[in-house]
Amino acid sequence: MISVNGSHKSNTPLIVSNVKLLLMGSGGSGKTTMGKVLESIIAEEFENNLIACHEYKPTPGVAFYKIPFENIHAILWELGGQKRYRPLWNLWWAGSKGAFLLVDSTASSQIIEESKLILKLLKETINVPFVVCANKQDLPAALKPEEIAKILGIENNIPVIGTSSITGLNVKTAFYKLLSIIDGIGSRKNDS
Ligand SMILES: Nc1nc2c(ncn2[C@@H]2O[C@H](COP(=O)(O)OP(=O)(O)OP(=O)(O)O)[C@@H](O)[C@H]2O)c(=O)[nH]1
Ligand SMILES: [Mg+2]
Repeated sequence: MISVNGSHKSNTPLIVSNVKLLLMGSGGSGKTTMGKVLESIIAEEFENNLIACHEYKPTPGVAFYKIPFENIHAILWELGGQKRYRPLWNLWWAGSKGAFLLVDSTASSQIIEESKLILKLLKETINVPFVVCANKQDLPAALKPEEIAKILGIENNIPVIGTSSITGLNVKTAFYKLLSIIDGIGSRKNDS
């Protein structure tokens, strides 16, 4: 096992491959954009504002993003957030080791209700460690991560990180945080 600061607890080199992580959240919360940004940030191709807001095209079912990072090959499974795909989610979450819950921080009542349901699912059914991304922090109407945590009733032990899939704000931090709370995996780098 590797701890968060990268120190080995045993002499055995850690080789972890194909760690399956979920990208969950209501339709339009920013999962596709986050998946693409994370791929380019980890590949060090990302510059601020490189990703422009794009026309929203809902993901038809499921999408994948490969994030090779040191000895960890994370595969993000985006579960399309539109209502019609939800009956299929349970076919896709099997074998996942962790998850991101993206919340659109402009927080309409519909977003809040949907995010609460996904939160419950993550805690009671999928049962993996997860990080909440209070996304779209670049928008003036966005609520702060603390406000999102309060509205959703999120306990203190669950990380809630303010992110923007457009500017890249804290996207890498959220990725490292998730790796650090998954048993047996640790991140070795800090966000720059
Ligand atoms: N301002 C801003 N817009 C964002 C952000 N993330 C995504 N968007 C925009 O929000 C819309 C929806 O983004 P997507 O990434 O497609 O949302 P999604 O969660 O994948 O949606 P589904 O596939 O339907 O579940 C797009 O128009 C994006 O450009 C963000 O952090 N800030
Ligand atoms: Mg999508």
